[in-house]
Amino acid sequence: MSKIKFERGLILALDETDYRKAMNIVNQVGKYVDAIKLNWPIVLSNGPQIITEISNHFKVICDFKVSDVPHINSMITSTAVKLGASGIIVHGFPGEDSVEACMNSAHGASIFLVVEMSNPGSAEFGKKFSDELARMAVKLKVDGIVAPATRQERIRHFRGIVGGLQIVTPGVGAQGGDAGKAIANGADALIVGRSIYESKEPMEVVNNFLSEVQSARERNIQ
Ligand code: NUP
Repeated sequence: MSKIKFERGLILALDETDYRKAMNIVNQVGKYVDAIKLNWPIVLSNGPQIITEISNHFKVICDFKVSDVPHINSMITSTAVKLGASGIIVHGFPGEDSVEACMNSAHGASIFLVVEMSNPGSAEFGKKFSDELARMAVKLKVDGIVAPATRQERIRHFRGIVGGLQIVTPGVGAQGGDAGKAIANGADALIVGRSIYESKEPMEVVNNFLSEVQSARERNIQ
């Protein structure tokens, strides 16, 4: 299993639960994004074989926010990878042993650790421990972290902690985050759902995001 690379800088969050609509989006934009992220709604609506079906053509990240005791985390991770996942999103708050269980059963798939969520409510509890979670990501050498595009100054902050780890960022578009600023602040890839799959012209939206990523990356290099 090869690690996911974010050459284009865009991950589609496919939270469309209608099978035909979802596959229509996949067929239109799949080859222009780095990965397709599947969360519980689409998997519960269509069955786990949707992971296999999409991963036969494109890289799939399972956003299961795995957060259980270690032996259950291992079972979830290895099953998702067997079904075709190239990446798994996990929570760090259950502790290092639970994250390590995911890493040890990932068979080479990428592990992304959520350090701070994009919703306003995450300020209540999550934000208080996000630095510790970012340091945990570094210590355990996971592949990447998930950090909020809704607070893009936080992306820069976490980049300072995690160094070369990948940063993927949700919250662009429908949740109000700005694509270019998220990349300028140090994200490797945007995670975008509704702005793409609810659009009448998904490919146009994808192209717009890809050029925003491209120009922000060029500005970062200068
Ligand atoms: O903090 C997070 N915020 C978030 O929105 C962590 C996530 N994994 N996500 C996911 O990103 C969320 O579960 C959804 O699949 C996607 C955002 O979708 P949208 O707001 O672009 O439609």
